[in-house]
Amino acid sequence: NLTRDELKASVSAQMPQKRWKHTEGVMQSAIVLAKRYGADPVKAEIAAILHDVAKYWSTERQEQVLREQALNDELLLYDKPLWHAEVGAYTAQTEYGVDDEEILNAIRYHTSGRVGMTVLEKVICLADYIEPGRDFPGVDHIRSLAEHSLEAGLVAGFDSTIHLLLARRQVIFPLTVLSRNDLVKQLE
Ligand code: DGI
Ligand code: FE
Ligand code: FE
Ligand code: FE
Repeated sequence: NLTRDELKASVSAQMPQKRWKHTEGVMQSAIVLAKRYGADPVKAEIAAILHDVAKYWSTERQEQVLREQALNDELLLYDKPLWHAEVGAYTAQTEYGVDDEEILNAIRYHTSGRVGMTVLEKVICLADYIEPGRDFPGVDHIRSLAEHSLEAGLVAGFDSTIHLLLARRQVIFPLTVLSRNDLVKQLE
């Protein structure tokens, strides 16, 4: 079993330095959010370290994992930037021995979310939006919402993603919309 430092070294070796910086930011934000909203900060940190592990794998390698492991291959019908979440969860389990389903699901749903997200899933998904290195229009608004409500922060995050996809005339993964709607209902 790897120590935490060995885990970090192994994951950071699979991505460019700027993406590892992002990962360190997600670790930091995820721990803060976990403590604020009652998720396990140790699990949050492990999920954060691994969440983008497969992000820079080749398309072929990601596709192979999705096909051969009979993972959610519906993803293959949608944009490639969605694939690394499912592939990352698989990798966390098989290569890094993570057997905690909560951590695996936080990795698996960090991009799309899902209906009925757990607190840990919300923490990782929101940390991914607001980590200190993120700089996109509206990020400070999401950060301020995140101080009071996981759900309000996430709705604003998903809204910004959906806005961007609409502006670029890209396909929206249906689960992204379902997640956003579910979070809106939780706000009511
Ligand atoms: O991996 P990160 O860049 O840290 O962030 P992420 O995993 O949240 O998102 C990865 C990419 O996925 C990002 O460029 C936006 C894109 N994305 C998120 N939701 C959807 C999506 N792309 C499409 N086509 N449809 C979606 O619903
Ligand atoms: Fe990601
Ligand atoms: Fe995200
Ligand atoms: Fe990320």
